[in-house]
Amino acid sequence: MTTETLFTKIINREIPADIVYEDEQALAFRDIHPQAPFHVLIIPKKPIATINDISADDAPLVGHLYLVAKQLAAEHGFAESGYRVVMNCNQDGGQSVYHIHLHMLAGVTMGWPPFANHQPKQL
Ligand code: DGP
Repeated sequence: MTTETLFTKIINREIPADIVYEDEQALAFRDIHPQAPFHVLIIPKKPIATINDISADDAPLVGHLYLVAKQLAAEHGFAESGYRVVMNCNQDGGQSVYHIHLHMLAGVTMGWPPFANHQPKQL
């Protein structure tokens, strides 16, 4: 399943974003609702809706997103202090934009687990 979302519009410069990194495969820009002092979204230029839609052929592309996170951590001084990289999937995972993206958060000491409203489901 492929989809076009507002992230395609950011890639195509149809809506503005604070872009911090770009290459042929990926784009990274600051989250419009930052949850940490440093909060960027790292996205593939190829629109893939959710983790469930990632194919085996996409594995290098998804791996590349992590290499971009590593590079940004080094450039922005978070490599040693630490940071969090997370990808949400579908409703229970907290996904709201259906174009896969890594959230990269840094600049604060984070807790674990990450959920604020823990309402266990009957499995
Ligand atoms: P998620 O809930 O995991 O799908 O994360 C989507 C994120 O996208 C959310 O943290 C807010 C961010 N976001 C939504 N719309 C925009 C936008 O127009 N610009 C930017 N920079 N970020 C956006």
